Amino acid sequence: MSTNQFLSFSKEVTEAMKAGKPIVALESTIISHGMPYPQNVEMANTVEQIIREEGAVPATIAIMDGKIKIGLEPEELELLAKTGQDVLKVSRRDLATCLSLKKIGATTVAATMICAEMAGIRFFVTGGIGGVHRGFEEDMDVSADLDEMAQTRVTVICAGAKSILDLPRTLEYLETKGVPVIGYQTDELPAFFTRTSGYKLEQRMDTPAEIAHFVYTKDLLNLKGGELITNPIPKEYELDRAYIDGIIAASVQEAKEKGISGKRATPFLLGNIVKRSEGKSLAANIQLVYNNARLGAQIAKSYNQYK
Ligand code: PSU
Ligand code: MN
Repeated sequence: MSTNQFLSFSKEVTEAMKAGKPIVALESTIISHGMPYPQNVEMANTVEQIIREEGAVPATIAIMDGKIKIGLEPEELELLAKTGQDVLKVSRRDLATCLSLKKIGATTVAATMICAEMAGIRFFVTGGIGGVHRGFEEDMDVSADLDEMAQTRVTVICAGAKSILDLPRTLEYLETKGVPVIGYQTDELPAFFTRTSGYKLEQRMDTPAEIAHFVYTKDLLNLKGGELITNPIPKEYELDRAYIDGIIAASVQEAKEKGISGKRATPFLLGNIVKRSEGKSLAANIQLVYNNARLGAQIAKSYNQYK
């Protein structure tokens, strides 16, 4: 169990580490900024439960009281979910400021990867990652998540990326940075709400064991950086592509008209899409996270044989 003065482990995670159990990290920006209350806290609790049912241990990560919490107590999770967007959204840039000012912070994919690596956790489940934003030629909005994937050794299990992003440019960027992007039982990048995007991936894997072996191989090579596992949303929860693309386009347009940029862009778009779809996007979002939790726990369990 690696540690530093900022890490504070929950009882459940401490015991899991001592026992050598597989552990799966979870982010907290998806809770505070990605979904409304109370669906966000229900989602967070259920995701943890799914991971336990699969025989792994969940570690939701957030910043509180000047500490990086690895595993949250139920009251802490509730506080974060209820405070919502008033919690600081913490990416790599914000980690030290949030800790030193002792503010409550919700970690993005990038910051969760950093904290998971510090804590010695190899796998991390989320919904979708940040990427190259549409119209980036003007505003240069590229999520810090992508550079983190290039330098921090954590496997991220997600449902691809939302088409609020420029998907082909996001893939190009990941290729440039040397990040492996694997399709789980698919040949195409999943587009979050839909199983396919039309953009081919270089590599497909069909079982958790195959993925665990690949991650272990990358460890042996001692290559820095993470791996992105993209897992399509289950068929029964998929949204109609034309329907959701129309909504996303309208939301992107509204953000542009309102001049919303920087760290506010992604939360604004996510909330706006929920509103415009009358909650349909939220229901799909929640189900794909559950699906990712199942896969992430299975991969973590399989990987444990190599430890
Ligand atoms: N995409 C989603 N849901 C989310 C996020 C992205 O579908 O909750 C969150 C994640 O925490 C991700 C962050 O790391 O937004 C990216 O924000 P930005 O684009 O500002 O880097
Ligand atoms: Mn950004």
